[in-house]
Amino acid sequence: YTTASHPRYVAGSIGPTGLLPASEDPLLGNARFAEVVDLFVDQVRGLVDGGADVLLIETTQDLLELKAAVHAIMRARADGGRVVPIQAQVTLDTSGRMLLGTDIAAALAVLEALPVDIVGLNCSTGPEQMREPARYLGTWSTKPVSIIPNAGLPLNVNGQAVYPLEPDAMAHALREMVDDFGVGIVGGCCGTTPEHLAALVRAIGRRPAPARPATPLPMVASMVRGVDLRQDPAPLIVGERVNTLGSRKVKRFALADDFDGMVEVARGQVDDGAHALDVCVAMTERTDEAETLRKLVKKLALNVEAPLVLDSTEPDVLRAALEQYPGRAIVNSVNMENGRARIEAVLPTALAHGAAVVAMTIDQEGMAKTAERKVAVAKAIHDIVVGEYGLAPEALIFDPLTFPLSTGEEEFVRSAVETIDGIRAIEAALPGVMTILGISNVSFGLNPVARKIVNAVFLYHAVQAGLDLAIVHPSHVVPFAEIPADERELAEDLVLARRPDALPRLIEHFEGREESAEQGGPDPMADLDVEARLHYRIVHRKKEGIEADIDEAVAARDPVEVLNEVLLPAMKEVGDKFGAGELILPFVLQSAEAMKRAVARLETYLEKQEGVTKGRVVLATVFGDVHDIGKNLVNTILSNNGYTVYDLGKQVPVNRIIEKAVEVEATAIGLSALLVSTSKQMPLCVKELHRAGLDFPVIIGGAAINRSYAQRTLFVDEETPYEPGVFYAKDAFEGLSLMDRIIDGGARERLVRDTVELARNALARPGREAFSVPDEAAATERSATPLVEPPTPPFWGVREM
Ligand code: THG
Repeated sequence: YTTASHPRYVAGSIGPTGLLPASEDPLLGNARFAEVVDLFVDQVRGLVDGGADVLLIETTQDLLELKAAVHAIMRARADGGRVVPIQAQVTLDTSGRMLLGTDIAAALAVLEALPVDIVGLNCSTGPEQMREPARYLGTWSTKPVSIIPNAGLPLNVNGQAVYPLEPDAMAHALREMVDDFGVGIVGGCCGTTPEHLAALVRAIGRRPAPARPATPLPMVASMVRGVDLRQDPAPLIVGERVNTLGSRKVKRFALADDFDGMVEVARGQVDDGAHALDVCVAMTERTDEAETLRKLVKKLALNVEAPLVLDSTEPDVLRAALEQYPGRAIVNSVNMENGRARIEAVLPTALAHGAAVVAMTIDQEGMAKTAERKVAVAKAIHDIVVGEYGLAPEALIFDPLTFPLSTGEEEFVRSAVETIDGIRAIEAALPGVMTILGISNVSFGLNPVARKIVNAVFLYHAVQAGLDLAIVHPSHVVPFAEIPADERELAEDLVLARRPDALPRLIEHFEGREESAEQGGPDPMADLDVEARLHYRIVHRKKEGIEADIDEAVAARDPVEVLNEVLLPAMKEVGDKFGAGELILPFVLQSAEAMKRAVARLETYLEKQEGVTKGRVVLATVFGDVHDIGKNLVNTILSNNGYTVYDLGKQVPVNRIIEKAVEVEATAIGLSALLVSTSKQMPLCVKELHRAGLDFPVIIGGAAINRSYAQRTLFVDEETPYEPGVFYAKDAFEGLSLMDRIIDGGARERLVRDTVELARNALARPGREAFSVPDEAAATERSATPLVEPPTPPFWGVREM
């Protein structure tokens, strides 16, 4: 068919094997990576020899299987086969996830880092259900994006799959994705016919390739979700305990092959606020580190949402772990102790699996101890790893080494200062790279109480210097701001090497101090009245006994006032401190836990109006936001004031919100977002509602939202407001008052009219920039409510395309 004026190309299709190597399925989950690669190799060779112009890995249900297909292609190339571009496509169900739970952010994080040329989606649903993931890929992928849907969601008609979407409707839907999302390749999967494809060609034709973003999002991923390497505020917390060299308990589990025990420890670390997990099973007692780590990695991938940091000195062990991990891992670590040897042993495998890599500043002269040497070694590593191997700088994470300060040896007195300076120097000299430290090493050998203080002080100064990732025990770090002034000074004297007798002074101060004694001191809440006590409990994460304080507080005051004037301001203080870098995430989560318990108790005092409902509200925290206690408060207030609330939880994609609203014939939709980046889901939702001709009013709120952002969101284009209205609620009570107006015909009309008029006036005024995405400065109207939600982890940041 090919002609000079109209060349035709052939895509060699590589469909799924039918195995699910990442799963524990007794039939499908046992195949090892190498076997799955072998299964693909013959097919790849045949397709390449047969003249395929592109290799299409499609209908993928399991990211590990996709990796195996890519590896098979790499092997065929290495064996001298022709180099054929790779198009890799995953299949998402209507909930936006792959069969094993992978969402689009995790899939893209993995695909960006693998040696594939085109990324995309095919099969399972029609174009309508693919809009959001297609938009995500179109917005963030640096690689061309392909979307190849079925002819609609299949209907089961007498046991036959019937694909309902007509050619022109399909062409229209895909044309929108090309025009609006920058999709570059379209086509048809199940149920499409030559007529469908003819319609596509008519509607879309040939066009220049859409521009793509220049650099990928710096993300790692578990099997289920993506996590931004650049947390805001920093650092990304790497839980340290799933480590046989760092925990006696975990070592016991590992020796007993108790994988469930280790998974429990991992879960605990994530519950305590870890964004990722360092995993090490090295033991002098055993020689099967590779197999042990592989088994553990498989379990963790299926049971823990946090991405893994694979911690081993052995290249074979790292390879075994990478070959079992469906997500995008971090390899910990390489160095130049033996020149290039270790890099050469590890980098090809890391790159083939798309892993990020930790590099320690060690070379043939030994561990770099001064900031100057640390940068010099980092540069040498960077030259090889980025310059020669082509690792993205964002995937290179330098560890400028943490030494114990407890030895008192002259050589190490300034070691923490040099490490902290080293972070600054490396980030200045090598733009784009990341930094990591094992924080707890700094305090090895000191008494446990002193360790916590020294760790906290070291972590604080490292983060101030620009540290991106911190390996810590998340629930053991003490908030810097809460360290008593005298102890902070003692610890800073040691960490910052401010006086020669710092170590003996610190040791003497903490001599004989035991952790249990800490609780035995004077009760800081002893002299506080009940409201001050509640405030203290939330800010200082003291949830035990908070219910009794609520009981006492509501005896004197209206429960709604207790919520509004006591609990919310306390949580706002926590949010502000987090934003200012004074608290790290684990503490915010503990405060949120105390808050949750207080609110649950308070709820028992709010009068629920049973029977009739005033209206139905579909409530959701948008996709990308993983904490939702602010939204939960809105649920409490609305349901205790006569509304029926359908709470969809957190991380909710727009299509699920809209489907639910249609299903329950919602009176209104309420959306919460706490990150600037995720708040962009709100205008998306409004535009989708408008596009579908639906008439649900939308109420928006959250830490990143302000009134002008809502005014901007009201408009689906320059002139057209979304007719049912978009309203800003600064807190749960404004949300309630908005609902009360929305259900009252006359009040609703006035509300919509006034909102549109105010928004138009605001938009007409000069200084339109006030209506761009809200930033910290613009967020002056921040409500207390949403600040209870700690902003982590963002799924995508604000980026120029
Ligand atoms: N850099 C990088 N990776 C690392 C480190 C680093 N990985 C390992 C280590 N250092 C970070 N992890 C730990 C884990 C535990 C402890 C310290 C660092 C620790 N454990 C208690 C102890 O040894 O006293 C264990 C107590 C118990 O048994 O429960 O302190 O620097 N890239």
